[in-house]
Amino acid sequence: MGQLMAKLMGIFGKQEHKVIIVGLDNAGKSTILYQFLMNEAVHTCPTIGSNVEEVVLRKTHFLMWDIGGQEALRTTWNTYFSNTEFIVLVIDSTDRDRLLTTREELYKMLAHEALRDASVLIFANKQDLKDSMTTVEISQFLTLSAIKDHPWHIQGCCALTGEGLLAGLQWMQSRATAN
Ligand code: G3D
Ligand code: MG
Repeated sequence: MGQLMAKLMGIFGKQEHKVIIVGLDNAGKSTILYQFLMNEAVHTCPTIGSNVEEVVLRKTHFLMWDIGGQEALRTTWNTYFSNTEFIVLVIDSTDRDRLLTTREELYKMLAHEALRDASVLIFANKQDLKDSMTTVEISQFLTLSAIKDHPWHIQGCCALTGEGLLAGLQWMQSRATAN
């Protein structure tokens, strides 16, 4: 366990659920994390680091890591994988051209040993834009129904207004307490 993680565990106690927020650049990862921090229903601690924030919903603590999505950074994703309980995959629902790349990144992560027990929340973001793909279209393209070895959930959202974000977080909360 890294030194920072050990320190954070000490501060917050043992019930800390590790979340990694992944997705291609421009998908809306940072905007989503920012919305969680602004939401009144969600209690947060002041910024811990440049890319990690604590989000608390109904006494369930999530430690959320916002991981950069540019191509050069994607090879570093696996350094964040250990002890991850939730993968939050953020998709720009208007970005048809890169959905195949997202699909490849998703299946690479699901095959990774360190993520064997991780649950996957997919945010189909930017639903406010009129050319956005629906959650059904995205589910079909990503063949989500074929994923049997990881719990998964897809949630449409708009990170700008926050619509759909709490529903996604609630799904994670119910999974975290079910385990
Ligand atoms: P990233 O962290 O995944 O790279 P950001 O993505 O959170 O930085 O968001 C990338 C751009 O998408 C930002 O625009 C942001 O405002 C916009 N965006 C994020 N979520 C939504 C959404 O739900 N709807 C719309 N219409 N735009 C969204 P800018 O212009 O600031 O670069
Ligand atoms: Mg970002």
